[in-house]
This record gives sequence, structure tokens and C-alpha cells, in this order.
Amino acid sequence: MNLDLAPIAHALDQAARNARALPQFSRHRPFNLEQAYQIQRASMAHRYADGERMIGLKLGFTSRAKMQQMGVDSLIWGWLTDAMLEEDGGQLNLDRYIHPRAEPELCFLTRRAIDRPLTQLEAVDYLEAVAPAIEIIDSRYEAFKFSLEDVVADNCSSAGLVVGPWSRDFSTLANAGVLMRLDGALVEAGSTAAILGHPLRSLVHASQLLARADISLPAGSLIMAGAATAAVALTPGAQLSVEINGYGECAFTCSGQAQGERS
Ligand code: OOG
Ligand code: MG
Repeated sequence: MNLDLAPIAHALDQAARNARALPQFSRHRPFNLEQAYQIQRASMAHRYADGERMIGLKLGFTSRAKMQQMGVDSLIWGWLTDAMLEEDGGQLNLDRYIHPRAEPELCFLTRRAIDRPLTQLEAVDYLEAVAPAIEIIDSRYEAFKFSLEDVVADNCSSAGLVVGPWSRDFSTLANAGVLMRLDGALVEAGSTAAILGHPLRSLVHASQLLARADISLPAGSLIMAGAATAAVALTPGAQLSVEINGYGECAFTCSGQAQGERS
């Protein structure tokens, strides 16, 4: 990695820890996509050095709804750590976030190590279970605005995740209804088919990305497939739930207050 990319990784790590927004790097210190993934890895290395444990990975921009909302049109991937896990049915403390948003996802639990590119037919054999999930994204950039390279460097806005009940039934995964409610009112509705046409394709893409990066993902890892709909902003006291038809629901209630963009 170029020496001058290390300070960017450090700045992103600090921004995430302290919940302080940063100006986009692409404005004054542009870097390419390959460098963005190097920055992402270097910034994650700071967290591992501080005792956080890698628990899996997430894909982003696997649905048109998300690409349109954020104005980015390429699939991206980042890392999940144990510190990001939030309790299903619990309180989500907004204090440690900048401008958090929630989005409805499916979470896969792997049964075998993923160490080569998989086909869609093989993918299900690598799964132990699937669960309805909520991803909490919190871009470290001001106004939640970024280029593709910026967001990749920022570990794809990963900040938190809530995982609902596990199921071993993969038979209706292809086209299950997705409902997201805020304070009981429906705010987003869609289908798991919005995730690359079939959520198992997220697993296929993950296996290809891992193979290209020469990384083996251990059995027992989580893979967040990417949001099926646009994300919604979280406000103090909000109750957020996601229901995936046939797979049940997961939910949380917000406590505290997000940091906002004070400098
Ligand atoms: C980037 C992360 C995108 C998804 O599920 O599509 C993502 C962002 O929107 O800030 O997690
Ligand atoms: Mg997501």
C-alpha cells in the first residue's frame, strides 16, 4: 500500500470510533478502487489490533433500490466484526453513530469454509441457516455522500447488524416479501428477489470476491446479502422492525441520540 494511504485508513478508523463525520477523500485526495480496498483492509486492521473479531462479510449495492438511493452502481463488499452485533428485540444506542440508517437484509450463516468460487447450485450446500436481518449503516462521510471509492474505503458504511431467528428452510428464499416498519408504519416494502434476482447470488459473488482476494472465509461466518429496499434514517425513540415473509422478523428500539455532523 502507498504510504500516503495509511493516514486515510487511520482517519476512517478514528471517524468510526468517535462517530465524527469526515469530508470525502475523493474531493482532495482521489484513490482508485484497488487502493480503496487496501485502505479498507488497513482500517480494519486497526480494529483487529484493538481486539475486535471478524465475524463475516457484507455485500452492498446488490439491489437497484440501494444503487438508486445512493447513486452508486457497482457491487461492493466489506467486513463485519463482533463489535457491530446488536441485540434482536433490544435497544439500539444511537450515541455511537453519526447519522445511522437501517435497511432490511437477509443474513446467511455458513456451514463450510468458502475457499473457492461457488456456483448458485453449490451455494446452498455451504449454508447452515438464513435469518431476517437489519443492517445499520453509518457513512463516516458528511451528509452520507460518497463516491464508490470513498464508500469502499469506509468499509462500505458498515456499523451495526441485528440478526433475527435462524431458519434452515432455503426453499422460499428466492422471492419472499420484505417489509420494514418504523413505529409500526410500513416504510419500505419489497422482495428478496430484488437482491441480485436471487439472494443466493450474493453468496456466489462473495465466493468470487473472496477467491480473487485469496481469502478463505471460515465456517460459522455471517454474510449479509445486501439490502432489498432503500434505507431509512433512525431517530431517537424510533422502533424499527423488518419482516421477511416465511422467515419471521427482527426489531430494535432506538435509545440515545446520534452525534450528527458536529465538527
Ligand atoms: C453503502 C452500503 C450499501 C447495501 O446493503 O446495499 C449496503 C451505503 O449505502 O452507505 O450496505
Ligand atoms: Mg447493507
